[in-house]
Amino acid sequence: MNDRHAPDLAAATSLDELYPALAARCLTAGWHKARPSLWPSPRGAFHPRHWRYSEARLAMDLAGEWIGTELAERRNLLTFNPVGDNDYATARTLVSAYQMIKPDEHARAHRHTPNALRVVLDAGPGLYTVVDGARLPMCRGDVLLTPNWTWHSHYNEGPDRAYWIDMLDVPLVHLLEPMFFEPHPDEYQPTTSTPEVSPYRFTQAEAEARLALLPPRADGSRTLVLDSQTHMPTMELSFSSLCAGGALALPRSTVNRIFAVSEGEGRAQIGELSFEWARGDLFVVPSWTACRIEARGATLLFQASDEPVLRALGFHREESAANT
Ligand code: 1HN
Repeated sequence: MNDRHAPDLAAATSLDELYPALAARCLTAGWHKARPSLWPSPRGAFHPRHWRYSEARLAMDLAGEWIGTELAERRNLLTFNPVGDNDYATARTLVSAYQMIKPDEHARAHRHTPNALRVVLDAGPGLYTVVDGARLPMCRGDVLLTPNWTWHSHYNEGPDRAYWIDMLDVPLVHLLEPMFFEPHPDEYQPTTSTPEVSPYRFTQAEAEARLALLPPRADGSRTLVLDSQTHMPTMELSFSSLCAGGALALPRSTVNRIFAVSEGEGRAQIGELSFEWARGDLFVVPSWTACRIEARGATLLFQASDEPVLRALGFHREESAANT
């Protein structure tokens, strides 16, 4: 072999001399790598975590004195998972945030490839979002979709501060890298329609009526999967209802989940973490972590998960009761 271009390689007389010559070429010996690349089951890098609405709301009210939507674009608080140097993602593929908008404020229009949704926590009259020109009311309990590349902007023309939760698949887009973002050229997109019903709006009243017709699971909970996946294929969105004293128990699975409490209060055990939760709170159930959510009063939980991604790629696995 011609070793003119690789005298250091050619000169190696042992593996220990070979390794630095390999490293200089961005080669690493598979039998000598610094970290394992395969392991027997998911390691659960992300932690179970709980965020309180009461604290986020207080912080946003304070911030509202000092930062407006003109400057901030969105006045939101991201719920980051304290793992490594992460200061953004809530779970491996998902991020959630609290957002507040004051009376007479507008959050200007933009679009991006990540899919987004909002769960409205507290809103007076006059709160609405515009999605690709369609004006959609934002009422307490509503879930509103702003799918991949749809223009979206938020308006508060009422007298009350409005609060909601955002959930997006931005961390999945970070992993796969198809990120595109564009501010609206005119800042505020025109409203072109005011539809009575929209495939992008799910009301709490309709979800509750449909839930009541479903049979309960063994743990007494009922779950309604929203018809959202034709618009947002990366996430499964659902509502679960629990009666007072009821529970929702989920086995370990490869799915990442974020829960938002639409109504109710209780306690939960997610892996090693146990806590009390209340209306408006957020919590994350990371991949391969079992959870048990117990309700003290009548409860409605909203959930966003990456289950469709794992299923589509053949990576969906769930631990059966026999293995737990
Ligand atoms: C976003 O575009 C909104 O449009 C809210 O209201 C939260 C969090 C991360 C990235 C984009 C919004 C967001 C976001």
